Amino acid sequence: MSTKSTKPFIQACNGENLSGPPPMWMMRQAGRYLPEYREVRAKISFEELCRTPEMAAEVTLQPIRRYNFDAAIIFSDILVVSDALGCPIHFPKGGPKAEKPVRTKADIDALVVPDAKEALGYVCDALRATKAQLPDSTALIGFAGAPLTVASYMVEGGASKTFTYLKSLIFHSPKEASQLLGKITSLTADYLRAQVEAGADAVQVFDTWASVLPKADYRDVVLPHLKNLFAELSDLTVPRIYFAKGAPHLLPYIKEMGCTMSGVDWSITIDEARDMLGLGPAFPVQGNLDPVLLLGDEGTMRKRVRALIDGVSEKRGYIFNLGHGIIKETKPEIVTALVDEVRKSTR
Ligand code: 1CP
Repeated sequence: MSTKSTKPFIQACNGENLSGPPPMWMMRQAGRYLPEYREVRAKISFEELCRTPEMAAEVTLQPIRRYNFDAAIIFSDILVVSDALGCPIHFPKGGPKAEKPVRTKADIDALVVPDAKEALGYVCDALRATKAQLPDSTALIGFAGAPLTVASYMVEGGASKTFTYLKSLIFHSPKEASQLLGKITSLTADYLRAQVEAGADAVQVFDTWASVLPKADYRDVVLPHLKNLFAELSDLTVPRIYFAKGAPHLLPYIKEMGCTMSGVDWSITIDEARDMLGLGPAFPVQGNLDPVLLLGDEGTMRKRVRALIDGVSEKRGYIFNLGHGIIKETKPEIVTALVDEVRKSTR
């Protein structure tokens, strides 16, 4: 049962009929494309920024002040969960790096599931600090990585192109892989609940690397953990969003997953995604402008935004977003034009 909200983002997540334009936010809306973010980052490392609640709240609010998006997403990273389990991750210039990758049964056995509120209390504090400063009409989104995506960084030791270690673990040692995914799932469920208790109005689970596995391995090894994760959260009244990048073939699994809404990447249309979801024409979805359109000419971008919104047959349950995170070379002014174009559209 969801309680009535006055926030347009939450109303759309709950499938209510809205009179205005679709609510909007952007994945990675707080980050390096904003000069005010780069100014903060010149003074403090990414890890320290995540662990300092007042400053994390400040960078969470930056895109809201500039663009008045309908939702703020808490500034943090999916890899804080790896760190809390005992696999510390650092963020040097080249991207995330694990101190010691998790590769063997002994490595997995050594991971301890901590109390989420203790180990990740700094994120909850950042949520509380953000909530206190957020306009009433703006929703606050908490998030975590999906178990497979978090595991990919722990096992590979950082970003990967081939996912050799992760896939080998899943293909050759599915029991151990499941043990690892189970530990991540257990902490993630408690962590997302703690975020809601700290003020998150919705939660999103990012499965950036869901597409790297053959469908059958995803179904047999990964999906059971996603089902457990959403089952653990089923008593919450807030929207629970699942987003897998580059994986339209996995959309039919959402039906059994237990999330209440799906992100859609740029590879298919919103209508096609809703068909594949098989949950009715008004199932809540968000997406899906290709973020590369924000790098080019403003006129083309405006046309594509218009076509995207016009192409959504059922406006109930539709939220405007990008198909993946905003690219760091994006100019802040074109985002102003994007917001203008979305807000001009009527239903
Ligand atoms: O130098 C810097 O300032 C660090 C860059 C950065 C930022 C701004 C990283 C390192 N993480 C973040 C913040 C972040 N990460 C947010 C909050 C900001 C917002 O959305 O407004 C969120 C939701 C994430 C989630 C995240 N981190 C994902 C899932 C979503 C996605 O983009 O696919 C993933 C895969 C990560 C891992 C990660 N952390 C950072 C980087 C550069 C990466 C990607 C590495 C890779 O390509 O594999």
